[in-house]
Amino acid sequence: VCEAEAAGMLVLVLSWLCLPAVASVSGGKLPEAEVKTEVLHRPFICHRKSKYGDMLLVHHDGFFENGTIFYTSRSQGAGDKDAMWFTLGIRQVIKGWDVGLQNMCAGEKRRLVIPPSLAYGKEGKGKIPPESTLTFIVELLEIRNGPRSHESFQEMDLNDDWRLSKDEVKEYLRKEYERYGYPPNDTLHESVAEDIFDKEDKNKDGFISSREFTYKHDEL
Ligand SMILES: *[C@@H]1O[C@H](CO)[C@@H](O)[C@H](O)[C@H]1NC(C)=O
Ligand SMILES: *[C@@H]1O[C@H](CO)[C@@H](O)[C@H](O)[C@H]1NC(C)=O
Ligand SMILES: [Ca+2]
Ligand SMILES: [Ca+2]
Repeated sequence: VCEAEAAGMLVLVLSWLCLPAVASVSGGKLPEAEVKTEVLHRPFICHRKSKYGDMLLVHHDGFFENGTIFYTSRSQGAGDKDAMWFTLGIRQVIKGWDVGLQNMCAGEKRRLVIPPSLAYGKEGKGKIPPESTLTFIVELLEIRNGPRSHESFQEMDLNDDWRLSKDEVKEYLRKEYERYGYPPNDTLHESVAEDIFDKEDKNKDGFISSREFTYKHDEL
């Protein structure tokens, strides 16, 4: 299932299933590396700002220190085709993004200059050489409530009793599938809900409490 995430489909459901509830270790304090952030475009209207746990849809271009571009999400010239969804703050992306894309409005464009320790570090990755400082131009297209947000919980908790029953989870899955144009599939929803409860219903009382549901904050 997890590869399908990249397709941008069923984003909420899949990121709920596929992402670790708590991102990687990190533990100790990092050296004083900082992301340099510059706002290139600020939209006139801003209904909400990005925050920890939100799902963000972004376009981005990445540059090496010498100015050479190494990635652009627009290379196909096909509109939003390669824009990417990710969840902010849970280390799904490099740390420099988790830090540098907070408090951002939909429509806003930023330049981030990210030191290696908050990007791909000593090892580098793929065509990113070790110890690379990277510059990204990031345009935020859309913000959605994250799969683990308070808002998502309330949306799923149909009877407002502050816990999710299996039926409520199945109903949510059904709606998400519908939203993305998939036919509902009871067998599938049942087994997905089983999986979710296996993992998330920590005290095995048959409900997912709001505490069991929400992400633990990870130090940024
Ligand atoms: C710029 O830096 C990258 C990564 O170090 C390197 O691969 C590329 O060849 C450099 N380009 C120029 C024009 O120096
Ligand atoms: C429903 O999901 C199950 C389990 O993934 C699958 O085997 C079955 O083919 C699906 N049914 C339909 C109608 O898509
Ligand atoms: Ca409930
Ligand atoms: Ca429980």
